[in-house]
Amino acid sequence: MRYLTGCLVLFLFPALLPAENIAHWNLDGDLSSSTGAEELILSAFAGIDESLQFASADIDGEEATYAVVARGNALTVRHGLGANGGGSYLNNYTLVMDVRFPEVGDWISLYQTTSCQNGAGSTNPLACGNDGDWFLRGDGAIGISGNYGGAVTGNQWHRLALVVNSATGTYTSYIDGVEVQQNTGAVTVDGRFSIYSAGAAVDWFLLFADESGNAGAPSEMGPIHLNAIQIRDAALCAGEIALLGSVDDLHRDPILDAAAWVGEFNFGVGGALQTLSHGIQSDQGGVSNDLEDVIKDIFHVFRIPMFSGAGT
Ligand SMILES: [Ca+2]
Ligand SMILES: [Ca+2]
Ligand SMILES: [Ca+2]
Repeated sequence: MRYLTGCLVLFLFPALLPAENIAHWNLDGDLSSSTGAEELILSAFAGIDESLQFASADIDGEEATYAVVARGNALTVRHGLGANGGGSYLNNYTLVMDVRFPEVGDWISLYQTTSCQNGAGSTNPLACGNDGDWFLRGDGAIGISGNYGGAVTGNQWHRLALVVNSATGTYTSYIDGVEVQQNTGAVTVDGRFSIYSAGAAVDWFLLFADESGNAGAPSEMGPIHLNAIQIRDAALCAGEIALLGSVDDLHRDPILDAAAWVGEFNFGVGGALQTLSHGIQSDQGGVSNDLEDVIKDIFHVFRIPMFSGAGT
């Protein structure tokens, strides 16, 4: 109950959110990060050529650029996040991806916590020694370890989220803001679902990597359309994920990120609402998001000049 109460308090008072670090990539024509993390690195299964292209799609009236990750390809994510949860690795985190699957009907690995290095020390070709750690199943459900839920629709954009919480031992999946499965007693500190953290020789996890198949014939990898990917070093609660919503809910800002930090409620003298600015990113041409976007964005701190003064 205390945990739930904590979440509710954070809804009502977003400025009270504890500091957390976010790494974010928009896949808007390259593999760079909008938050200063390392570029994503493309690699491929043994016997498969590297293949990644960029394309555009209309999502609820907004044009979005995304990466087309071909079958058998994966992305190494050097996230830059440090160890937490009392262990040597990243033990508490939330992974969010805006993604579309052109083909649903077989297993597709969503992420892999194993390093997948080969003998030469690189991840190309991939040498994953074990199974992926979050999956899309052939019927559209997502999860792991025999517990799958929800329904991803083929050729439709979805916002998938995975919350790994070593404090509660839970591994929870969400589709478009709705919890679809949870494994309890599944997460241990520095266990299977922990992620290698910044500062170590191996400081990454992989998107869409898996060990299944034979050279030239991977069986659980892609294809995938990836519009944006984000990981943060905090285990968000269900209510916070619900506020993230689906791709369409926040179409102007695929996954709100720290780099977009601009927010101001200015009530001015006498309490009159004078300005409301939020989420102004360079690629939005300085256009403010609408009020709904602002209300749903719990991850930015808004300053109220009449109370806090300028420049927070
Ligand atoms: Ca596998
Ligand atoms: Ca694994
Ligand atoms: Ca994008």
